[in-house]
Amino acid sequence: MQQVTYSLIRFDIQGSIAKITLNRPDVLNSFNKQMALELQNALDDCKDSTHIRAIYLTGEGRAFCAGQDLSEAIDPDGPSMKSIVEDHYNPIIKKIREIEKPVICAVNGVAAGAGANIALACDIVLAAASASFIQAFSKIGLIPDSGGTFFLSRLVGLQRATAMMMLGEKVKAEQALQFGMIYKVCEDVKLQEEAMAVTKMLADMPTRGLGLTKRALNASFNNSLDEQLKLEGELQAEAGRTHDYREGVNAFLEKRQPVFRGE
Ligand code: T3D
Repeated sequence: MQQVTYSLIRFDIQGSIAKITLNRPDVLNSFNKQMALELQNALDDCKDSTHIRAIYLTGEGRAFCAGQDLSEAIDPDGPSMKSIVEDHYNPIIKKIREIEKPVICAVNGVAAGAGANIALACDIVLAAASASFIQAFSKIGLIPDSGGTFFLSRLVGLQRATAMMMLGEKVKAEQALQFGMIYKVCEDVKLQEEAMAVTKMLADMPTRGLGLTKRALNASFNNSLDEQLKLEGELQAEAGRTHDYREGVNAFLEKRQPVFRGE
């Protein structure tokens, strides 16, 4: 395992998986500027690397992430609110969505404010049974950011999203699963093992095809059916030109396990 040095996140390369761990457990992994910029940098590294084929995001300690570090937010010498949103969180959300590799989030504890919405922007979210999601913004007079007003309403519908955002109540993992916010709930002690197993499976799959799937899903938010069907045709042709497509078909016909290279 190779380790790149960061201070407020851990960035571990495990085979073709990049494991990113938010690492300010004393403040429930809430984001200050440095941690936000480190996460952005790590996501860029994942995007640029031809070796990394899946990204795993989790938190250290008892929380996933409590959103913005509120002591930084009210520090008169700290970054402005505009900068916090535009320079810290928006690039994180855009990088998670634009990176054409699966991003798996293992929500190990409470995910509040921007922390909840960063989790929901990931491709596949698994949560510990004791984890919870809180749209905490309304409790301090703010509005949901980090893509919350975009993703949460699409995941759970306008009514539930509005209630979560206005009431700011804690939504437990099991409830989040029933609402369609997340993919799976795991026993607390099994979360990391199960989420990493999903990540390993994805890292061995045809990465280009998964990336193009993500591109199509991203585009579907803005496209008409006609536009989306056209895009699917273009992306399918691109997927059909990959090594992994040929390998998948050959392996099927030869009745053997495929060996995908992510190319
Ligand atoms: O400029 C802008 O702010 C714009 C950007 C907005 C993005 C946002 O994310 S706004 C939303 C910010 N987040 C919150 O409002 C959540 C605040 N935290 C909480 O409500 C609670 O901590 C939790 C519900 C998440 C967990 O509660 P609990 O009882 O399990 O833990 P706790 O005792 O409240 O927290 C433990 C420690 O973490 C505590 O420090 P201490 O007393 O041990 O020294 C607490 O102060 C610290 N902590 C928790 N969340 C934050 C935090 N410190 C700074 N900022 C936090 N967000």
